[in-house]
Amino acid sequence: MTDRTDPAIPSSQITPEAVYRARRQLMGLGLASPLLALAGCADAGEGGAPAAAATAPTGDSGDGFRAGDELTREQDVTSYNNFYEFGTGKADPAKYAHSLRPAPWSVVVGGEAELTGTFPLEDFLKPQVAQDRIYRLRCVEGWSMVIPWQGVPLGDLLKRFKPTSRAKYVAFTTLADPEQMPGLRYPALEWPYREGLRIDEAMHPLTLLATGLYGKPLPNQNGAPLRLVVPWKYGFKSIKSIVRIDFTEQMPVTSWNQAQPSEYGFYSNVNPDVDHPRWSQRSERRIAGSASKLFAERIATLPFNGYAAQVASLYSGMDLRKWF
Ligand SMILES: Nc1nc2c(c(=O)[nH]1)N[C@H]1C(S)=C(S)[C@@H](COP(=O)(O)O)O[C@H]1N2
Ligand SMILES: [Mo]
Repeated sequence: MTDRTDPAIPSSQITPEAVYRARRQLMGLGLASPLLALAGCADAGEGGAPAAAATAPTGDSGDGFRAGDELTREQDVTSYNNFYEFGTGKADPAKYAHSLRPAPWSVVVGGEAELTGTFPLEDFLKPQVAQDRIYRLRCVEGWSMVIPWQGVPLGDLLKRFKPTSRAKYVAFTTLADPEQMPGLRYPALEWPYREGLRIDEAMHPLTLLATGLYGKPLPNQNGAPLRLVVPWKYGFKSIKSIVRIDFTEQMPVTSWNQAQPSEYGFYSNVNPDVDHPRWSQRSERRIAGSASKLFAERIATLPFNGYAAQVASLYSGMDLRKWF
């Protein structure tokens, strides 16, 4: 991978990012959501909130919902992608994903649940309201981004389908339509792309079903109209353009594990102590916001991608070298 020098950025592309930075300041104060805005007003009445504005904290929110790191530019989030259904080159998805038709869309829910069937996307998402999350996403290849997503917590959504006591895992499937996805002609992976989570991982409040980024509907290359985001796992767990969700009793087959089981485990938690058989996972290069090059300096990779405080307890007692 070579560094790419950044051409002059048109202001139309800078604006959304500036808006997001301003919004993050507000979120640090708990003013971004209507609900919290009320609390903010109450504080203002007591004379506390306005003074705090000048010293808004820029660090992570304690719940993991908002990474304090500098955002990756929208233009890089939407042009440096992995979406093998459109080719294996980083520029291929942005180049070819225009043929994906994200509407109308429906999601099949199957397996160990009381409510199953085919749901038009609008019904599937109802009555959840999209939330803002700023997550680090680290690819197993050693680069990472910080992305402002919009989406619904997966757990809130899945509960509506009333999974049975036999539902131990959740399996996800991407669309596989050769007419819309030219990459399906090549056996890069076994199609359709499949991923899976243990049910407690799926229900964790950090696990997001994303519908947008940078305040806009998901671009096709980022997995329109619906993609998973699991910020403490390697990027390949974040399956795109989901058409099917199954509750299963057995650990589901996943595409990358199937392709190369010695390299890609089912869990795929970001772990600097477990090397990929062909390279170290100790560090990463952030695709940064203000840097003039695509890649910023190498930084240390954190256990669970920096979300250990929120998720390490899911794996207590497990040997994470064995269950990589
Ligand atoms: N269906 C599908 N989902 C996918 C992939 C893919 O090839 N096909 N690539 C994965 C990988 S390896 C990564 S790193 C992320 C990249 O997401 P982004 O392009 O939105 O940054 O998507 C993941 N989801
Ligand atoms: Mo990846």
